[in-house]
Amino acid sequence: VEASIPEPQREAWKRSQTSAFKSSDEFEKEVVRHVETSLARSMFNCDEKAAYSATSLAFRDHLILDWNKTQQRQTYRDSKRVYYLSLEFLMGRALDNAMLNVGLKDTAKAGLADLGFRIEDIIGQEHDAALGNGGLGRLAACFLDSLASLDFPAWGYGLRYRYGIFKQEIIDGYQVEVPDYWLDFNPWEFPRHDVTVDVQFFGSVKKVPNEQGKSVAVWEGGEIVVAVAYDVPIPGYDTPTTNNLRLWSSKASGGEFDFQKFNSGDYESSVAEQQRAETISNVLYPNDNLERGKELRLKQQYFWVAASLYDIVRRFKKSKRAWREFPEQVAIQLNDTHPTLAIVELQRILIDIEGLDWDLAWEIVTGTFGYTNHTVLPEALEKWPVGLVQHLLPRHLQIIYDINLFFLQSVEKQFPDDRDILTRVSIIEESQPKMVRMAHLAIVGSHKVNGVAELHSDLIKTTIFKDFVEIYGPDRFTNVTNGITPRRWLHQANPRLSELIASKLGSHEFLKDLSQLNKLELLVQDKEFKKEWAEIKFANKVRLAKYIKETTGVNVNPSALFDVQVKRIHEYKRQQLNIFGVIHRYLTLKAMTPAERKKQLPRVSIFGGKAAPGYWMAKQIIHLINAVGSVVNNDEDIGDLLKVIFLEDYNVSKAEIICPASDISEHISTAGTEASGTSNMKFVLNGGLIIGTCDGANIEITREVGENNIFLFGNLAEDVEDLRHAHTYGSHTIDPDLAKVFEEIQKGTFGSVHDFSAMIAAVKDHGDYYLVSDDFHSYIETHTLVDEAYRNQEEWVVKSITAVARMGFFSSDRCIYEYADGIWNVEPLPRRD
Ligand code: BZD
Repeated sequence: VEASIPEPQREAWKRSQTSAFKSSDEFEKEVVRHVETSLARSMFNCDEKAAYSATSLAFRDHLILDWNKTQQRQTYRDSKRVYYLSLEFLMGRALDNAMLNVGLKDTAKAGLADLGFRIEDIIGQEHDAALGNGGLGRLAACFLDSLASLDFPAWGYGLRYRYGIFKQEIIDGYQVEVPDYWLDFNPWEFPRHDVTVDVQFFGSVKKVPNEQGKSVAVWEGGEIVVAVAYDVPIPGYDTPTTNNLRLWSSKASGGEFDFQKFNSGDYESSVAEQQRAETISNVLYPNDNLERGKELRLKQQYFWVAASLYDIVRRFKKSKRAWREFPEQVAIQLNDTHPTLAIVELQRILIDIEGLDWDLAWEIVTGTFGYTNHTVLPEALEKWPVGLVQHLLPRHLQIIYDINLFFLQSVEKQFPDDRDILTRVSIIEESQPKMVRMAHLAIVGSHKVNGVAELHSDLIKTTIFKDFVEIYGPDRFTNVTNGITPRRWLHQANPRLSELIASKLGSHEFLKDLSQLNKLELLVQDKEFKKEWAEIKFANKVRLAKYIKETTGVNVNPSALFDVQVKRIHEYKRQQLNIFGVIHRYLTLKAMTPAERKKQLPRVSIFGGKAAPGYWMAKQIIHLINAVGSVVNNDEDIGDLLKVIFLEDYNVSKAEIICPASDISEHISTAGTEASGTSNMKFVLNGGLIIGTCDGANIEITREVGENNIFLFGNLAEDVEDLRHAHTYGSHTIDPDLAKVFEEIQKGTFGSVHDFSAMIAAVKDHGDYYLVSDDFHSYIETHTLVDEAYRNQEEWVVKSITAVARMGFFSSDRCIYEYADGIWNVEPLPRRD
């Protein structure tokens, strides 16, 4: 770092280096200073909110110093960088994470206690940064944590939405969406008003001869929207490396408003222009696994991609290297197809602006990009109408057509007798209207395509991208099974378990090398250890029970089996299967004599998750869960034997309370539909077991933890197609137990017969696409096995410890090493200061 500072400043810098607090006394001083100066308040009226703000500012100072040094060193060393392009980063809270990563949480705890605050209350003041929908956005956040913790030179690029995912309220059992305005005080971002990019939309393309007489395309006219950078520091755990997440915010090019228009009396249109520009980064689209083809969404994508690429190219050009070295300096990962326009944009920059030949430019482009696919669901595969792309990005459409032409020409050469393959793989779908298939563009423009779990990576190779395997060979396709960061999902969420493990393994090293957990297996017969393990689970359940009481008013017994399904609400994730199963359990209990009931194991069924606002069926599922809850929870015959809870507004910070408190969690998607799932990993890492289908990462979790430590049920992916076919063309009989559940719903036991009729019809009359009836029996039986296993607490704890001990593979650190090695070809750049 020192050598990178010019002579005259270097001495002064060395003399007056700022240093961050280390002791709790110094921390307290910083907090008081920030309250009195940064916040301009007096300590007399320092409430919890102010204490949170000041504590964050103190830790922020800590991060900034490391951040500056990391960036200086990365620039000076000029090593290859990774850029992770994601429209979503579901970061959650930052303060707790910052405290743990710099290793000063205990220091802060002591300091805050001295000032009269409990650290949990202060941490609880922070608003989640919820710039994502679900798994895809949270994966991006876990990857940033791992990249920094492993010292990789890496940046994230995203959009700075003014509104993140909506807040969910449950009113009379129905979901109501409330806007999530999260930016009123956000100490974790730094506006860089000097880092801006002009992004062009609309206009037209003209061909003009250049100096060599060659015809080049000039994109002119249209409108300009300005992208302003906001930077967020990403601290690594137990390392000074602090990476950067750059989020772009949109503003009108005339500044606040266009003064010329203002002066000429056209005030209204100048304000309208400003509003139109700001709309681009206004709101996160709240759909998961669905693309609806809205123009504003495409604008968001290009805005963010253009700003990010301009920034990346600007940084590369400073190094004065030759263009062919670009892929040796830059790796760009596309988190799903949302950033696919980056491929076209880089080709455009290289040929139209930098004057490179098409072929060299294309070699650079494909050498730079990697594409991660997260779904095989047809409704989630992105397609854009050609007309819309033409209108918004006329030059890009030309380039897409050229890319497609060269691609199809080579396919034709390779398969001269096969006309159909051209239609199938074309980037342009010859439909009415014509569509640009973003996944095809992403595959053609990348050197590697990966799925996110083994089954999923196999499925994309044999179904949706089969032809591309024929064309490019199997090597373009690879698998990187997802992972989660053990820092947030064990150390932060479950501090007592993390400490117990550290005390047994002798250090916290397992947090950076999760495979070390395997040493816990030596302790599965250690009585004292098992007791402590069980006590921690119980304490976490007590904490969740308290939270349930506070938020829903329902008392739940912490000794009951806690059965949890928290994730986005979607028919393919089958919360409907779960709630039908709960009704079945309720009916079974009701049919028992009081004496029989006494012998039953008490259970709490906990649900949580948001439905996309336009997804009517998902909203009905939420309604049914709540309706069942109000009946069951107030039934005196049932008492503690069954409680049904819907937790409002499931998000990252709530997941941190819920995951450590589950005994069993549900990952029950129709086989072949959930690409990976990542909450399955979070639950098992916290000592909960899983009931699940043979889908996504459940399969690899089973391989790691062993079949005795997981509860699998249901049909296999390979049988799904035939079953669906039989439903439609054969006779379709409903499972008899499920039929009883339907009868009960239709009797009005849970109210609103009319509301729930569509859910029933989906199974009975519309082909049961998600195989709810086919899997029902095996689901119910497997829950009986869960009950039996749970009765033997001794054995259950052994299963729990064994499963945790075998979870090392699912660290996102392992993922990052696999990407670094197999896709990005980058090395870590550790800081030595
Ligand atoms: O990505 C999810 C998959 O459904 C999970 O199986 C997988 O574990 C994770 C991480 O790989 N996909 C999403 O979360 N997708 C979205 O949220 C999304 C958002 C916008 C548009 C399309 C999909």
